[in-house]
Amino acid sequence: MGKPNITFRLYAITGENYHPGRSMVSVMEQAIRGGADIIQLRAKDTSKRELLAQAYALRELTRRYDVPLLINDHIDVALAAEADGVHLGQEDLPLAEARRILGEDRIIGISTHNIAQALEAQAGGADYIGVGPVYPTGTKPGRQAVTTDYVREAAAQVRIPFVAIGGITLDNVDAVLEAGATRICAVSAIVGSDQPAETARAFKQRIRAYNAHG
Ligand code: 3NM
Repeated sequence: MGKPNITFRLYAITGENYHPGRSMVSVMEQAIRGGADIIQLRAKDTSKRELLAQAYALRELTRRYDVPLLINDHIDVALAAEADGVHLGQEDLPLAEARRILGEDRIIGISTHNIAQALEAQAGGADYIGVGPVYPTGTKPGRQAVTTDYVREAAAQVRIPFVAIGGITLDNVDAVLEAGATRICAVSAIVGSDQPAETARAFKQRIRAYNAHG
């Protein structure tokens, strides 16, 4: 089987608040049509049964578009739904244990909030890391923003793929790209958008523009 490639640029994560009449799957489909090239299922206050049902629905969608699907926190759900991997926080199962369970063919991403955590995840065999929250965000309340300073440090020192996350919108994404990010993750900017596909397309264009001359 082999690990799916993770040359993603725009990473979309499911949110909690969808516009009335829109489903998680329909919004993620719009995100993919706009250019999101990896999807993560993240749901903090959801039963495991419900999470599994959502994972199956997103598995069907992401297979159709040939986009990797990752599951936040829940390795068992990732395995059951045949997801491509997991994304783990600093408080979740340690990377080494996750790797032992998941094997080499699945993607493991790790949230990091400082350069020490980044280098530890890299040394431990993470496939990519999250770098954030760059800006304060209601999606992950109570966590201090790391600012673009950490993005700059990651760009200088991290050798595995890293994705900037946290409070990133079309209004501030240029500063994040300027600081050296080549991959961007957004939750509320896409999920809360009136036009998720257009928003994703605009993010992707900015990312491409920076990478063309960066
Ligand atoms: N993880 P939004 S910040 C899920 O820093 C998540 O690890 C973060 O959502 C981290 O794009 C974050 O709505 C929230 O700010 C991202």
